Amino acid sequence: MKQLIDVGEEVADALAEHRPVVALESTVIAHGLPYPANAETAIAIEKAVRDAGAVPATIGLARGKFVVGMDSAQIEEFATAGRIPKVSSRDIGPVLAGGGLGATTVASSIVAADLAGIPVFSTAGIGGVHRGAGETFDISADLVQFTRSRVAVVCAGAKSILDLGLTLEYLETLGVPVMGYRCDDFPAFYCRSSGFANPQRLDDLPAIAAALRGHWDAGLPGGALVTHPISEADALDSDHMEQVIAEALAAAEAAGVRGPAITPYLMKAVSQATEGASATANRAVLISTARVAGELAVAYADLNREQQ
Ligand code: PSU
Ligand code: MN
Repeated sequence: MKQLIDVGEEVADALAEHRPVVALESTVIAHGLPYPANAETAIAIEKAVRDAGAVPATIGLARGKFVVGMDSAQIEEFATAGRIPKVSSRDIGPVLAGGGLGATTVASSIVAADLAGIPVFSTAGIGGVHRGAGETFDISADLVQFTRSRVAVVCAGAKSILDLGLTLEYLETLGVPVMGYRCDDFPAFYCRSSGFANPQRLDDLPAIAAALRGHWDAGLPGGALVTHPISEADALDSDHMEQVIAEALAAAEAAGVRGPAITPYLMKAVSQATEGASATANRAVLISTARVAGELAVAYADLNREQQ
């Protein structure tokens, strides 16, 4: 197994010493934001993890291996190379065999985190059930991967380009715990609330760490979601975003965009329609989520130490 993952030195040292580590994805670098905002944001996310007392491990695929803990040159490469394929669960084997670069989504990043023994991952917004999924069957592999990889995913919910009510229903069916950290509602990425409640709310991180332990001690497979919303100061107005998203969805439909291309297409359309306000909010929520993930990784490492 080990030869499939190339673990950066700082991450390897932290893992060997049971210190907290937070895994991070690379699709947001390659497809989520334009250059140079993507590279700057990736570095700022890593700093937020460090400020919380944990070690960041940005994940991608290169030269037939998972890279777990990119250095700044690798982050720059992912930010500038262009045309790096978006790799979800089903694409891992072929891209490993092909030996090229691959930008990992939430789903494929948590596969690597699990292999490396990193129990906490951070992203701004998970994939979910797309609007109109009753017709298209478009449901992100992120959701299914949560039942397979033993990793806690800290996020600001999922983007409102998705159907968040159906996303929560699907997570319930799959048996994935969803715990709001100091928030009643499942957040909607740029917006503080989706209008749907988190099934659980817990107000301190040691309690969330204990809940994760409970899930895993019970022998349940997979991971859990921990949600934390964008700050009030950075949040965008829900009604306005709803309008912008409806227009972006109509444009995607008219252009015949579907499948894995739809998420990056909508992100770009929304960013253009909001004259960059959504990209600014995206950066803010990536950073605030990473900080919470760092704090959770610290709490989880502390709990493990106490139990030894
Ligand atoms: N959220 C964002 N930007 C992104 C993504 C999510 O704000 O680029 C990416 C994540 O990597 C997520 C993926 O795992 O989109 C989901 O894509 P799909 O719906 O095709 O599974
Ligand atoms: Mn899809």
